[in-house]
Amino acid sequence: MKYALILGDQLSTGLSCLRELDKSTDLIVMAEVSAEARYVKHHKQKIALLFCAMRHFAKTLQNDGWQVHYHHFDAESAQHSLLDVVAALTHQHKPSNLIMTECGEYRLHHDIISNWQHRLGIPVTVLDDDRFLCSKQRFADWARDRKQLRMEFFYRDMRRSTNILMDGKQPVGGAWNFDSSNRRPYRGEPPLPALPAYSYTDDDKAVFDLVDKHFPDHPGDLSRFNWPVTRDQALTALADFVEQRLPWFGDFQDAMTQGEPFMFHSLLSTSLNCGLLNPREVCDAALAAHRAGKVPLNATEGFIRQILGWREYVRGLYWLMMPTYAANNALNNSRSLPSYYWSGETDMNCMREAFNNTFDHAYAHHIQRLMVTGNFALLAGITPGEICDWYLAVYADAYDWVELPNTLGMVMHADDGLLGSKPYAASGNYINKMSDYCKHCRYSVKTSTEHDSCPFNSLYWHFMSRHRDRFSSNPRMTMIYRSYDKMADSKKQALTQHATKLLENLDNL
Ligand code: FAD
Ligand code: DLZ
Ligand code: SF4
Repeated sequence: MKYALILGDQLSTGLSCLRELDKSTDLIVMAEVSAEARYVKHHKQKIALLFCAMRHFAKTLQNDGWQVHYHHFDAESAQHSLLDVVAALTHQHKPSNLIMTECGEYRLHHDIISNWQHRLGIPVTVLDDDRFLCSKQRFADWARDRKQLRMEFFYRDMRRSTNILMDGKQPVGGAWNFDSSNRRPYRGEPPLPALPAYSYTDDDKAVFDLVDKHFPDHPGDLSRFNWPVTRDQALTALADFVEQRLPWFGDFQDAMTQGEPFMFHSLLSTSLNCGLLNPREVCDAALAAHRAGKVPLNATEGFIRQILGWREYVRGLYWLMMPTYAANNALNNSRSLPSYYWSGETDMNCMREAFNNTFDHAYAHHIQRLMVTGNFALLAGITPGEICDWYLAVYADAYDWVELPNTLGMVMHADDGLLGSKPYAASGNYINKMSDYCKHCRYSVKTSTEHDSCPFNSLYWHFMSRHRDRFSSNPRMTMIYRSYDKMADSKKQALTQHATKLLENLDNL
C-alpha cells in the first residue's frame, strides 16, 4: 500500500500524485495542522478558505471512491506539523512509500526533500506539479544565458508555445500588448456589477467558528467571507467574471475607486492558487468569450497576460532564484513597517482604503498592492523581509512562490532589478490620476512640503535623491532626474527636510 499527502493548495482532481495511486489499495492523507496555519499570521479568511476547501475536496475524493484519512484541526493535538501526521500514519499502516506532488513553497519543499525520507523511514517520491503552464525546467531553459529576465519576453514565448492569441507567428491584433488603452481612470460608468454571493454549509460554518476560536489574534474577520470553497463555486466565479467584468477588465485594470474593493478584477487568484481552478481553463474561458464577440481584445489580452505571463513568470523566477532570493535587500533598507499596516489607522486615505479592503476581504487588487501600500513601503525604505511577511499574511491568495517575487522584486526592487527594469515608484500624482482617493483625503496631493502635503510627494523625491547613484544612469529614469535637476536648490532642500521629518515620524501619518 502507498499513500499520498495532498496539501491545502493542491485541491485539484487532476493532481499528479493522484495519477500514481490506485483507489482500491492506496490511501490519501490531508491534514489541517497548526504549523501551516501559523507559520505567518494568515488572515482569518485565508485559514477558513483553505480548511473549508480542503474538507470539501476530501469529500469529493471520497465520493469518487478514494480512501481519505482527514486530520481535522485540533488545538490540543500533539501532531503540529504535516510530518507529524504522516509519521503517525506511517507507524500505524506501514505503507511502502509516500508520493507527493511537489510543494509550492520553498520552506516546506526543502523540508520534505531533505528530511522526510529519513524521518519516515520509507521512500518519498516528489512529482512535478503540472498544473502550471510552464514547468520549472522550461523556465530555467528560457532563463539560461539571458542577460535580462524580462516578463514581456517570457510572455511572448508563452504565447507562441501555447498558441494563445496568435495569428500564425504574429500576435492577434498586431501587438503583444494593449496597455496603452488599459490605463483609464473609472468615473462611474459602466456600473460595477455585484459579485456572486456564495452560500456555505453547516460544516463551513463550523470552520468559521473554529477559526474565530483558535486564531483570534490573526488579522481580519470572517463577517464578509465570500470566497469560493468548492470547485462548483469556483466555476461560478469564473463564469460570472467572464460575463460581468472581463469586458472592462482591460480599460480599468489600473483604476481605483473609493469604497469599491473589487472594480472589474476577477478575484480568481484564491481559486487558482489552491487548485480549484486550472490556469489553462481560465484562459480558455476568456478566449471563448472573446471569440464569441463578447469581450474586446484589449481586455482578453490584458487578462491572459496576468495568467499566462505574470503568474507563470513569478513562479519560474521564484524556483530559479530560491533560496537566496528571499534575503535580497539591494536598496539597503532598514526601516520597520509602520504599525498602520496592521491596524489600518492612518490619515492617508489611499492607504486606509487599501487596508480596509485588505482586512475586510483578505483582498486588495493589484494596483492597490503595487502602487499604494507597496509604493509607500518602497518610498519609505521598509526592510524587505517585514513587508514581504505582511503581504504573505494578509491576503487570501498569498503563497510564498507568488507573493515573494511580487513584493521583493516588483514592489521593493530589492532584487536589484532582476524582475523590473525600474522601480514602480510614484508620487501622489499617480494615485490622484488613477483614483478619486485624494478628494477624500486630509492631505493635499497638490503640494509637497506643507504640513498637510501628501506624504507620497516628498518621499518620492527623497527616494530618487537618495538612490541617485543607482538609478540616474537608467535610461527609463533620465526624465525623472532631469526634472529633479531643474528644481531650485531651495525646493530640493525643502523636499529633503520635509521627507526627513516624515520618515522620523513614519508611524504617525
Ligand atoms: P486579476 O487582476 O483579476 O488578475 C487575474 C489573475 O492574474 C489573478 O487572479 C492572478 O492569478 C494573476 N495575476 C495577476 N497579476 C499577477 C502577478 N503580478 N503575479 C502573479 N499572478 C498575477 N498574487 C497572488 O496570487 N498571490 C499573492 O500572494 C500576491 N501577492 C502580491 C503582492 C504584491 C506586493 C503585489 C504587487 C502583487 C501580488 N499578487 C499576488 C499579484 C496580484 O496583485 C494578485 O494576483 C491579484 O491582485 C489577485 O486578484 P484577482 O484575482 O482579482 O486578479
Ligand atoms: C496556507 C495553509 C494553511 C493555513 N493551512 C494548511 C493546512 O492546515 N494543511 C495544509 O496541508 N496546507 C495548509 N496551508 C497551505 C500550505 O501552507 C501550502 O500547501 C504550502 O505552503 C505549500 O504551498
Ligand atoms: Fe494618498 Fe496623498 Fe492622495 Fe492622500 S493625497 S489619498 S495620501 S495620494
